[in-house]
Amino acid sequence: MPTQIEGDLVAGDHQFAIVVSRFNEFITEQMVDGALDTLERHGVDTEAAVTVVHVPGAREIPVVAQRCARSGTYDAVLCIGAVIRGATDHFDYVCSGVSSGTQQAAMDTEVPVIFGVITTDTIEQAIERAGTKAGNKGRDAAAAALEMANVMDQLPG
Ligand code: INI
Repeated sequence: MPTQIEGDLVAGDHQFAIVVSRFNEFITEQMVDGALDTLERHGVDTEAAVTVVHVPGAREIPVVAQRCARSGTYDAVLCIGAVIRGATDHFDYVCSGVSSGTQQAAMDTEVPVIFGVITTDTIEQAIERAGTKAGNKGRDAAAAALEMANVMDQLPG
């Protein structure tokens, strides 16, 4: 049996940053609420162990996520945003910037940067993913952050 490494969904003494965009805040607020509730349910003292940073739009998430990750203060950074397609191709630029930027932040810092940014064609699809019939992607991001913080603790290097 090879050595297995996997992360439990437990708080430990980890610190988390949540970077959330105000654009489409009707949606993103619900996602942050879901993320905080999930962290609490897994034992995180959100007052002591979570910092929420607000940014204007999803395009601004990566630079702040990278600063948080690089600080050495946080064990995982959750990025929460909602990009909803409009009449122009602006959507594509925002999606590609936030996706590659958050990935780059993780690779540059070796801190998990969790992609809790929904990208949808319609407002209805976004609502479905922010606490209605398709769950809450903020909760999923919180679970991924807990798991990854615990995986990273066990890795060499
Ligand atoms: N920002 C979002 O977070 N979601 C969107 O749907 C969106 N759209 O569609 O335009 C959006 N645009 C703003 C962008 O993220 C920046 O804040 C802006 O371009 C300033 O840099």
